[in-house]
Amino acid sequence: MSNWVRAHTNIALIKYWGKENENVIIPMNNSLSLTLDAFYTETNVTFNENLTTDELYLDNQIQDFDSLLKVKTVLDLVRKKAGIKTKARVDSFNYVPTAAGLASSASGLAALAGSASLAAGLNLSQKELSTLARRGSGSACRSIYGGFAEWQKGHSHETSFAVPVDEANWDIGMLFIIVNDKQKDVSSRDGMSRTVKTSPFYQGWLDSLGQDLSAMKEAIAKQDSHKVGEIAERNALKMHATTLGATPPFTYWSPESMRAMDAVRKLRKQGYSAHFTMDAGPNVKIICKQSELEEIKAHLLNDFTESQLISAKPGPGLQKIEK
Ligand code: 2P0
Repeated sequence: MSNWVRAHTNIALIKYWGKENENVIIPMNNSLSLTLDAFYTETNVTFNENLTTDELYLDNQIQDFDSLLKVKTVLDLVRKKAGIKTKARVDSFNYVPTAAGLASSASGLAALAGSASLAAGLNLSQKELSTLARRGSGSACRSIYGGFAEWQKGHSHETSFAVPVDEANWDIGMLFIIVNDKQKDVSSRDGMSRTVKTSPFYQGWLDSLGQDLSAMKEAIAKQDSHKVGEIAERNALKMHATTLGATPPFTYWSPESMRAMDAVRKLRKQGYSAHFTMDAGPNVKIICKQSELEEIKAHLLNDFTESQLISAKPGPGLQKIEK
């Protein structure tokens, strides 16, 4: 029997940036994201008495020990809950358009949590799945749900999980501008840790979050995509500002990211509701109306190539699939 599970990636509109507890991944702040249809991971876990170690196959390629670390954390928690010691084989496929360069720990670890718990015969609630996925990678806890989800920080392993906010069944979409698909120099895990420990701007980031979060929830409730974009853009810029104050300082921006941000500002001058967000890498994501995605893409083709531009709509939560 197979246990294939699909999880979609999510992009934060209010960012998770920094941990209160690095061991069990409790964040410093609540975050809020939109799950997208365009990028997802499919994973099947099989516990097998004949295995002497856990094995991870990503797109049919066996992975080394380092790539297995986050996976092992989730598998160990599932084994503990199920009272088993059996090792597992994990088969995982990432469906990310070629050259997108969006390695997705969010969809990957969410799909793993879903499949591993099924394979172990555990019948977990969405809250428990979110909690489990979080231990693999923080942002994965939000990918359990479709549409908008909020990761409520909590204060312990059991109390830190995401909750659904809104199905996003209205006129909102995202357009990805892929400017670089190379491996990043500073991982998000190291980047956020360095920022919390050394950046004098970090407190300013924390102090302004409550306001951004409540304004964001209000904009979502009103289905106001313009406001959602406006708040997401300023929140992302504040997050990225904290990295410049770190020791040693760093940034995820490349000259191409700046060019993409300028293109978004130009779209606004032309009357479109378009705002950007960026994560721990140089790619730029535009928040806009779903109904204007194609028109906006057509404008951007003056500055970027077809393969650099990927449209995404709100996507569903974790699903069991037949394969
Ligand atoms: C986010 N990012 O909210 C933020 C914004 C990157 C920038 O969540 O250490 O891979 O595994 O918990 O989840 C990326 O961080 O980090 C991330 P870990 P994760 O989407």
